[in-house]
Amino acid sequence: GDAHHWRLFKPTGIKGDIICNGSLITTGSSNCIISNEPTMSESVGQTIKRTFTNATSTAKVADLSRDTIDPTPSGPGSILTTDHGVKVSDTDNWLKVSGDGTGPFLLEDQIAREKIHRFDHERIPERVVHARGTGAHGYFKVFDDSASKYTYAPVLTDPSRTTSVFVRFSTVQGSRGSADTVRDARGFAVKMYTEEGNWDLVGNDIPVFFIQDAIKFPDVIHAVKPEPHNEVPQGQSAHNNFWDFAGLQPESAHMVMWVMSDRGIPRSFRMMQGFGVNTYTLLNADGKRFFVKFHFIPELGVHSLTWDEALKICGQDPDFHRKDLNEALENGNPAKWTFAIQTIPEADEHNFDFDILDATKLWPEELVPLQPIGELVVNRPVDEFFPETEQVAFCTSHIVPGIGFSDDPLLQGRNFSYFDTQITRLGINWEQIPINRPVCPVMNHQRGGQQQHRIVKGEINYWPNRKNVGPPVPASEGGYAEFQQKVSGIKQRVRGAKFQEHFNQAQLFYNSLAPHEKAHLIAAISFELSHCDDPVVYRSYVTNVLSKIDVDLAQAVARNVGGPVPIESDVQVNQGKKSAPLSQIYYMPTKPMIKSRRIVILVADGFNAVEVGAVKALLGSAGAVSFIVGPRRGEVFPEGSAEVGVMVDHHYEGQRSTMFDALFIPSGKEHAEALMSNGRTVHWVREAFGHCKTIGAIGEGIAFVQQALALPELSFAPKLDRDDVTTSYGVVTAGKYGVVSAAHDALTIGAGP
Ligand code: HDD
Repeated sequence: GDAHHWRLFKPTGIKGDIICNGSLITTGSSNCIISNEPTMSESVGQTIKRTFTNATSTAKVADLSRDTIDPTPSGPGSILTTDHGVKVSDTDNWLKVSGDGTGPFLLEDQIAREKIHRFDHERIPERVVHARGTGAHGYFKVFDDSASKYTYAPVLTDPSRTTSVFVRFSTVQGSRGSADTVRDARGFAVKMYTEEGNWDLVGNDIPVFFIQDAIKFPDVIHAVKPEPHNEVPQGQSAHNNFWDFAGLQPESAHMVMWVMSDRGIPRSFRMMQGFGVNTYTLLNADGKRFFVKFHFIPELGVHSLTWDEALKICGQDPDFHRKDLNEALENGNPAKWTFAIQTIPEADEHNFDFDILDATKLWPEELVPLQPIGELVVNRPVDEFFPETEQVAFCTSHIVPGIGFSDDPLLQGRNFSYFDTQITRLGINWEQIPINRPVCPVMNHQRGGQQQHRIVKGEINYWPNRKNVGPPVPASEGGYAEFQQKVSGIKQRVRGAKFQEHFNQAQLFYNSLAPHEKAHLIAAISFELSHCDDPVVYRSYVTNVLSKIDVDLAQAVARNVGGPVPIESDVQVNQGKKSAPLSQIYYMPTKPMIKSRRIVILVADGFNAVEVGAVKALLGSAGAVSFIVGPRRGEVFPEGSAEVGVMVDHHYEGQRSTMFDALFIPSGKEHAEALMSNGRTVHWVREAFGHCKTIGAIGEGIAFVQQALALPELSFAPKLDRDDVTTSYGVVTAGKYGVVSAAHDALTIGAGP
């Protein structure tokens, strides 16, 4: 059942046959190192990709198999046909009148016409926001029934259940083809296929939102999206309209701080927190109601790119986050999050100095602690992007019994918007599309509409009916029950009193950041405001917003962007409050790990192959993915071997240091000299160092690193003694024979901030 995987590379002098389940895979005559490190790489010997077995199957994956076709050479789907099933023998030539030359095309060629028609209609409207995204399957499970104090929803209380999920991560601003690593909030939308129906938790990687009332959504989105006259910029909020709006709509101040922090440029979708953002409610078996916020905390910690990396990767690999997710899953590294809730009893609703229904406010964990109750695991890539990731459709209004809404004015508007948008994007019967259909039975008297797939027998399509016995009949138990809430009031267009305060939590967030995080945030706002060429915009943002948050922040940004530098007495007093969980540092895994990290080994001809083999094996054993980059994508020859080379994954120009989390350079005199004399490889080291990445080097590799960095104060020096390992500024160096301990050191500091 479980697919196993070996990489073969040579030469090392280890000889032997590799046998799997009794079949000979290769013989020892070719000198191979064998490592069970999984990788997507096609080179460096042979790679057998993992297949997805029962371990990654869920009820939803099984349900989708009803519609999944896997054409095989002799099975169904092996022969090309038209959509009406007629076999096609020529799909390359339009039917023509043949004579001396190429004659006129014939419109009668219905095979060609069908092909073109289908192509012309391949696209559907992209999502009006969150158009760029990627999705995968997985499951959700609770640890125990501890949440039954708050809810009777089995998905949140029954530990014997494994609920299938589909998760889609996205950016907000850019269109479908935009780059992954732009500065933006990230969508974190989870569809849970529960036995009681689908529950869509449509969240972000940021716990608060730009606006309080859904009626402002078209305004904030128009402001951030490309400007109407020239459709510029793409995947950017760095333009006049966004900052104009943000300056005039101070309720956005808190979320703007988050997006401008390192949260706006995550290293990976797998390294982001997820937040339901809105306030929902839970209803327990005794009829008591609790307000609730939902959280996902990543196992790998919360990590970001640097801004310089993010900008470069936009061009070097616009699909960086998509590939990162799939690479991890295909290499058997599922992404995991702890699922936690914050709850507030109904009676305590008004006991806070902020309104708990205001989506521009979070609930500080010091006031409302997180209760971890379950786990979300994403472990299976999609089979085909369009039918799954593009057609998946979420609705905040889709909840299950035991979970309810609150009067959060953003959530109430969302509940209208999502269903509506799916009608435009996918048509009224969008819930019958395989990726969207529930895994529990669905039956009602809704009928017709475009793309109706369900065929319901019988003469009755209404209720009540003369037969009075259905089916379907209304459920006598288990039906969705709204909480019986008493409401009274005056119909008017207003917001509650506490909704008027906008800066306390923006201050709380800023104060809670580590010094480097504050520096990044100041640089990010400065970058964005520098892209605004209308002085009204950057001046008013400093005066109207930043001056209400913090004097250092406002002054630093004002100086950078040419805004009016406020004097201290004009700046609103910063309350000085902090909350540790608002800094990313809070989420560093207690035990550093490099699971699924991408580590590059830089080589030239004459490198030490034993070191490379040992380091690769060590990295693999810690779950990292390693790649060799050399002067050519072909054989590169190790020290003392002019005939048998090692196949490398990429050449120096094919990838950049920005694609990797750490860099290793083995020893080898000729190799080190070649690296030193090549501007591109010198740049590799400088850039990796500048991005605070761990660099490991051995023997002559150290001299190369030292020369490339030209930093005499680094305390490492070429040492050739066994076991001699030093670490300085994130550079780990070892004597020629200290490779194992050096690699080990690199592993333990490799997951640093
Ligand atoms: Fe939204 C998509 C998250 C407020 C209207 N939103 C969308 C997606 C995410 C969010 C993750 C992508 C879903 C997917 O992957 O298909 N949206 C949020 C969060 C919000 C929020 C966390 C604040 C708490 N959204 C919001 C408001 C409105 C919308 C206030 C409208 C009043 N959102 C939409 C939409 C989208 C959408 C237009 C576009 C595509 C879609 O729904 O399916 O209806």
